[in-house]
Amino acid sequence: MKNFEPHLHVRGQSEYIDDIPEPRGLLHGVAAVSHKPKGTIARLDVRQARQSPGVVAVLTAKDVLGENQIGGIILDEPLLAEGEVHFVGQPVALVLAETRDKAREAAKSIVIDIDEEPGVFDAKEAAGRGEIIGAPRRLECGDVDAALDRCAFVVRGTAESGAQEHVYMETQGALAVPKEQDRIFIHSATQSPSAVQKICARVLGVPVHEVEVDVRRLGGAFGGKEDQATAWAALAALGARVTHRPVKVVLSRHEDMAMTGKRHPYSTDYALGLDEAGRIQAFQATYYQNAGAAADLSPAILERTLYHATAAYSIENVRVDAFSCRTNYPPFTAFRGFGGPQAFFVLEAALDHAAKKMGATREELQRVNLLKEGDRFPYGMEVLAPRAVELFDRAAEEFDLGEIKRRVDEFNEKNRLKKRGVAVTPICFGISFTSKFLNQAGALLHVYTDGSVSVSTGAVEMGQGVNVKIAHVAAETLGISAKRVYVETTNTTRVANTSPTAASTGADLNGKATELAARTVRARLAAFASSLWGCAEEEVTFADDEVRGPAGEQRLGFGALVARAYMERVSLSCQAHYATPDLYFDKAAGKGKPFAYHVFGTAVTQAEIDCLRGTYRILEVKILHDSGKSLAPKIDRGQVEGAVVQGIGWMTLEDVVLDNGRILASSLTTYKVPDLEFAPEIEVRFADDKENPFAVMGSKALGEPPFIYGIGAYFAVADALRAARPGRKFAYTAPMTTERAFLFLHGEESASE
Ligand code: LUZ
Ligand code: MOS
Repeated sequence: MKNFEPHLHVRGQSEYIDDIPEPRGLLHGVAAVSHKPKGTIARLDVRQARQSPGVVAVLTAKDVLGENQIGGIILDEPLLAEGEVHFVGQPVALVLAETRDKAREAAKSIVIDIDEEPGVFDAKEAAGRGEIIGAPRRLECGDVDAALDRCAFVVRGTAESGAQEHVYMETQGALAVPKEQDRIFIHSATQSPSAVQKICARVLGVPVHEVEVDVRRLGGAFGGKEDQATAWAALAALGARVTHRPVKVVLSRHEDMAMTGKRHPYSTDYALGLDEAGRIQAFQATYYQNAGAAADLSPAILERTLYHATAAYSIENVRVDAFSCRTNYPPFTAFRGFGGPQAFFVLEAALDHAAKKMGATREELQRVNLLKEGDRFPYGMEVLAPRAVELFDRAAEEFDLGEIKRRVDEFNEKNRLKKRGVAVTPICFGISFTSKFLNQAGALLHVYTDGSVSVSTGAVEMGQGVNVKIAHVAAETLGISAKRVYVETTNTTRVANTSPTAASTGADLNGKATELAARTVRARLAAFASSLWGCAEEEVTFADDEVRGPAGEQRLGFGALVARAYMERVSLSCQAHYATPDLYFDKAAGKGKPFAYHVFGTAVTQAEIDCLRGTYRILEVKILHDSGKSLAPKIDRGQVEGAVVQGIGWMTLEDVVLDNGRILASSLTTYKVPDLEFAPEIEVRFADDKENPFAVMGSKALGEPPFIYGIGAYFAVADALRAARPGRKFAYTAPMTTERAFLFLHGEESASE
């Protein structure tokens, strides 16, 4: 099945927040924001803005009707700053005007005098000052210190990975419309409609049922709208409730890039111990996560980092500590992989470090340490149906890794000004929200009397094709064509208390709920047909838009059967709920089963550098990915391709330049994302020969895991650089921008090892 929507997208017919026909009386909201990273507000003067042409109202913290608090996990984030500011771009006031330009003009005239205080911008420095969000976290198994003492080889070092801007095509935004009795209807570009609903109700000081949130689709999100869509929806809702007029808040690209959260930068100290045979005996790490000025989702992201500390490897002695460090940047947030990729980078860096020290290849060390049947993760969970070794070996064979490596060596021998490198990247990603309660979903399914079907779930379509997958599940279950199924907007009145569409679980959870709802309706129809035909219910089959009984003449079109069932007052609607079974975690002990299953796969990445300029190209990425029985192979292929390019961008070009509280890379002229020209040749093969027993119809979650393949680009470029300059000291710092590559090749400070 193909995605339903691209023909709408390319014709400009898909509706995003800013395309919704503007309701009469619409006001535009623009936030006036802090221009200092930290300080107290000495004077806030909005008088001139209130007099500006077209301005209807200017709201500050005093005007918040309910609680001035939008924190999701920890209540540490005001909607509008009150007394203090903690980052550049923090909203201080909201201007509501007849046009967006007038609102912007007026916002500029607002005086925000700030007595500046020194901010903290570095994660380790923040940790040193005790600026920790939540409790420090630790996972431990075995005895790391004893094991490190015994090891033939021990490497110690630091790995740094950078922030990443989401660059969703649709910027953050919301449109709030007051309805009868001042109820608020919110169109929000959010991955979390129920979180927006709940927090808007909190900010307005009203019961949750007075707020309705509706989402048709998002123009991309990648985690950036899991938590951070809420502020803009809350500002719009507040404006609408105060003025009794519709209010739209949509950020410009520059505002979005300068003010909203990104992937967390991490700075990590590691020690990795191996025996003579290259088997990892011990891994110890301390992760310093730069969280920015508020908790946002940082504690959950930190948790996923710990769960992925050992990457795709089996390690008996592990001790990993993690600190979420409060700094004066916009709160860093969810981004595809959710702390997992950061952990993978550290372990692959340590393994690379060890390979250099031992004179081994990275692949040798990777291969002997991969997770196997019967192994356990440091958090106690057994590896269910591991495919790490199988897919590593199959990838090496099918892509002929030996031949690729031979050609790279040959190329490097023949060429002085160009060098190549190759890297293998095995992945293993845990599927489920690490917060157990989020692993639930609902679906509401109606069959109309003509046999057409309407499905609502908690899943938000953001380009990932979840609606196609849900339609497929409903259609397969009812034995009808997917053309008969319409997937409705995600709306809090149809499916309530939804989890974010996140953690790669959108199709897993909402697909299961859809399957349960469709099965219930099918069972009722089967019972009705069996009464018509005098056969057993189990003898009634649903396929090809038809319903059949055991005898040849016992057949009716799906629509015809439905019409007759309706006349006999059979219920044609069903609401269903799904909760992932068997999840538990004991936080005190650090043990449990946080994930339903894991996703495996292996990528082989080749890169070529220009030894004079430090420029590089990622030549090709070949991927063997564990897809299970895909619900929509073409969509999944697109997801793998998009994810790996996004991962490569994080590791190479994308440099969120942070400078003492300011995000300097705040436009697409100063922040470089991979484009088609930069994107490598990508070959995706699916290991789809095994059904996954733990998700809907044998499928596997697909959104985030392939992002991690992007790490291969870093190590492929690293190898090429070291082929050009053998013996130079190499620092595990990502992204490996062209500037960094150039300095490695030609900089003075690169002392010999
Ligand atoms: N969001 C979340 C996520 O709230 N919990 C998670 O475990 C998660 N994992 C990946 C992406 N988003
Ligand atoms: Mo997410 S990083 O919103 O799955």
